[in-house]
Amino acid sequence: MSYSQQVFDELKGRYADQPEFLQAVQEVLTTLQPALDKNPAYQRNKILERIVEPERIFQFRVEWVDDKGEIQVNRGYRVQFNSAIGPYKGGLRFHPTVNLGVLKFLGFEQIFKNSLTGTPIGGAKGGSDFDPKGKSDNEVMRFCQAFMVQLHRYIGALVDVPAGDIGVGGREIGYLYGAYKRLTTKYEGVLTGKPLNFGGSLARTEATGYGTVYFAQEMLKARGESLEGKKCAVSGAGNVAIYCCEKLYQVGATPVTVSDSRGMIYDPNGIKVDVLKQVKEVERASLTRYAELVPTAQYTARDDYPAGRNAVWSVPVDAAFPCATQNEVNVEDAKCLLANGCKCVAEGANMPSSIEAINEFLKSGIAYGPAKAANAGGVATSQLEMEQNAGMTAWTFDEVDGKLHNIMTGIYNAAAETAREFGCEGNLVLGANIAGFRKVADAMIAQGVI
Ligand code: NDP
Ligand code: 2IT
Repeated sequence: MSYSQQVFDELKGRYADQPEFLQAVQEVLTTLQPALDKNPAYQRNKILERIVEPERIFQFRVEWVDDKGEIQVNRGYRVQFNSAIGPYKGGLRFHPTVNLGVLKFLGFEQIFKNSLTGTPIGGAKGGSDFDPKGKSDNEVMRFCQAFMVQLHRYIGALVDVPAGDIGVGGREIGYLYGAYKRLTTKYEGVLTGKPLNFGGSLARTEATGYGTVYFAQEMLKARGESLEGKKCAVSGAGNVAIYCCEKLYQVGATPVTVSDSRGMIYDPNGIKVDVLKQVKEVERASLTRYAELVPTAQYTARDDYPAGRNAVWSVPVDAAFPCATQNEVNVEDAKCLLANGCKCVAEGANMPSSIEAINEFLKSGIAYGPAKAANAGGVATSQLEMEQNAGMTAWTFDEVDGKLHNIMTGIYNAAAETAREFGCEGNLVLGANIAGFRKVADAMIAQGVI
């Protein structure tokens, strides 16, 4: 039995209750064997056994008082997964589905993604099962303050730097930052994705969505194609999806779908980004509100989707950008996209495709950009925010966007070249996993058994 299979089998027994974590590990380990064969030092140093275990996990109770005066209790977490190449870095997710297994999958992905950016940041993730939906600003503030009462002990500008993810945007980062400052009396770049007037970076809000489109452009350029004139399906309607749509227009493509947890919009004329921003960023409303504002938009409620399917992927398009959440593209969705002529998939969300769906994409030979490569623009720009904070300076939008663009090109090149090195040209899953892994593994060996 191969080394990677042996480690995975053991892990399956130990963490049978963490299916998302096992899925993320399986996707990585099944591609690493050629690199493990090439360098026996990885097995000798038990790198796989070590890299699949977080260095440290904090788990805490978060108690706060809602607007009615009732005491509420949530569960909070920070998974500090790997610090071989830099301080822990990764987002916070506030969503009712959050549990330790979900955060371990996200933290594990983050190790390789952060390594691929070429910048010195380790991997982490955190969050809570708190649901910001339907809460007042004051309730969100009190929750964030209570969360930080616990978290502030474990983070710091050179220790661990959290940021946003699902349910955590500028508002939450602002409240978390205020609470950190009050608890520690330190004014430091301890969080990224901050609002612009206190240390935030221009282009961080746009970075993940823009970066995913830059990555798709690189994949298509290598095939002598482009996004110009292409019809695109985007899922999600949050931070990543909005700026993915915005950049698609800028490169001459047309996004025709978006979705949220309750349903989807299809508009053959294209999604109106200004309306989407108004509905989601300002009103924090459902997409039914978008449908009220845009008469050409067709709304389908999630309850009306075909059983077990995501209706976004049944729209015939040239390119698809999953930007909502994990496992939102199953094997049937993947087959449907391919049958309708989709030639490019770039993942803005983390692990949006099931392993079977990924295998369909790879088998078909289309341009497939896996999450940890295609959505790395967000965390890469967080690292640029850390750089600006450390230098007590602020760069222009174009400066940051230019650096983001270069980083995405660099990630594409690293993944494509590594795939070629191992005789798997075009397999960016294998290329990204091995390229991300080698840097971290080599650093772990150099630092010894610690
Ligand atoms: P947001 O909270 O801004 O938006 C999330 C969107 O996805 C919303 O439209 C939400 O719908 C929808 N959604 C969330 N959970 C589910 C679910 N279980 N089923 C269906 N729809 C769902 O988050 P982001 O845009 O920041 O994150 C989206 C994805 O991108 C996540 O996978 C995240 O991990 C990933 N990502 C984010 C980065 C960032 O910088 N923000 C960086 C890299 C990856 P509703 O509005 O109804 O809640
Ligand atoms: O999944 C991700 O890469 C993020 N949510 C962004 C993390 C960050 O630190 O900016």
